[in-house]
Amino acid sequence: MIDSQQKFVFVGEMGAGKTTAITSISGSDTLRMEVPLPESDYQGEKTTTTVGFDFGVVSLQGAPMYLYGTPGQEHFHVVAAEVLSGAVGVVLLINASARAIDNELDQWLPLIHKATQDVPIVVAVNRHNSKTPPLNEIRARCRARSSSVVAVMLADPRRRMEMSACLRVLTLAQLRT
Ligand SMILES: Nc1nc2c(ncn2[C@@H]2O[C@H](COP(=O)(O)OP(=O)(O)OP(=O)(O)O)[C@@H](O)[C@H]2O)c(=O)[nH]1
Ligand SMILES: [Mg+2]
Repeated sequence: MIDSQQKFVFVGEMGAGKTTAITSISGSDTLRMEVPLPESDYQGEKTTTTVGFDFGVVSLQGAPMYLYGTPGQEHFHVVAAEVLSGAVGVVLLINASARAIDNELDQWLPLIHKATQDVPIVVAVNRHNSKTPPLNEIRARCRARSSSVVAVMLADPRRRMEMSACLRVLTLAQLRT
């Protein structure tokens, strides 16, 4: 039986990179429940969307961590809440180039709080095209909404090291509670 003490969940809007992040970390063994998108909804190379959840396993200093990715589309938020249940840490992927960062935070932070009772959250900012992504501004916006956000950091879901760093921050935060 899976030890729920080690359940970490990746959330964020459609195309934020949840499936990409889990695949980067846990490799070809990642379980993905996706369907093809209609051609009109392709986002660059992205041609599929999660309709269930993603699942992968990674070992951190010999201890297994179970990684789950939620679906991002709004009509699947009920599934996202179920997947979040029992998490000990959450990575919220947000899109720095989105005009609506506030909307992303307002949509996901309350859902995470409701489902997890204030576990630590790392906000991972991707798709930053500028040399100076607005990290301080995003930190302030997170602080105004949640005391559970333990870090706001740049992290590209395609890069294993950067996503692993998010998980390490969550495990350190776990130790402090
Ligand atoms: N250029 C660029 N592409 C990125 C970046 N982050 C993610 N991507 C791409 O964006 C897409 C993300 O797709 P997914 O991983 O399926 O996104 P998801 O969050 O699982 O989406 P849903 O399951 O539909 O909610 C992939 O094609 C990634 O290669 C980034 O920082 N820069
Ligand atoms: Mg996905």
